[in-house]
Amino acid sequence: MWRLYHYSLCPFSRKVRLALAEKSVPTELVGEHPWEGRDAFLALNPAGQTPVVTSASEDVVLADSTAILEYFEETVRDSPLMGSGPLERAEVRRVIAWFDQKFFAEVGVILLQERMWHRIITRQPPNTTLLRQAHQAVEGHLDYLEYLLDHRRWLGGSTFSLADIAAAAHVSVVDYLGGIDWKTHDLAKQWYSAIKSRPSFRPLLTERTAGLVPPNHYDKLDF
Ligand SMILES: N[C@@H](CCC(=O)N[C@@H](CS)C(=O)NCC(=O)O)C(=O)O
Repeated sequence: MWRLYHYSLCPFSRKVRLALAEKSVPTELVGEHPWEGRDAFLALNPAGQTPVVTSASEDVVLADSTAILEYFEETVRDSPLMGSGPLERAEVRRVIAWFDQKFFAEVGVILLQERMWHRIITRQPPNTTLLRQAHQAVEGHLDYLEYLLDHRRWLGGSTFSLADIAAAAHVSVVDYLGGIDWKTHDLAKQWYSAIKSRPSFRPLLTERTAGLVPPNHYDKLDF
């Protein structure tokens, strides 16, 4: 049994959690607040970031979501999630990087700071200018997601892959924090609805963070 140190609203943790569920890797979840900087957690990952995956005896310790997923892709043959062939794999990696870097910097981290951190930790009002910028950015990202889906079945190519998992992980956190208006994004909505209905996604959608209520549509398949 593997152990995943995660924070429920951390998109990188969600990415690992979803991929391990897709690959049927038995995993025990351990909740971690990375900002607390627990000594035992820092000993596992000096970067102090979730997610971290360890073997039961902690002789294997893996950190950084993409490094973790590549490890399991190499060691667990079932349900391959990287696409087939070098070109498709390069595209899957590109889309993962898009969401992990660009989407997170322009949207995810702002929503987490303004709607999670300020509400439940610092108790400060959110910065509405930053929120407005994030809302504008999310529109551009959903347009791009729809452009990709206009040209292929899944985000990384013809098969469901880590590109879809990474994107859905980031989108789900922003959706929990009320940052997505689905009304004008039918194609993105269809894609997300298909992902929401996967068994790997269901437990994640039922989880709640104390003090933060998601919008009504958050866990609905038909939203
Ligand atoms: N590149 C890392 C990023 C992980 C990350 O940024 N985790 C955030 C939570 S979502 C964190 O732990 N932040 C605390 C910190 O950076 O000190 C990955 O892919 O795992």
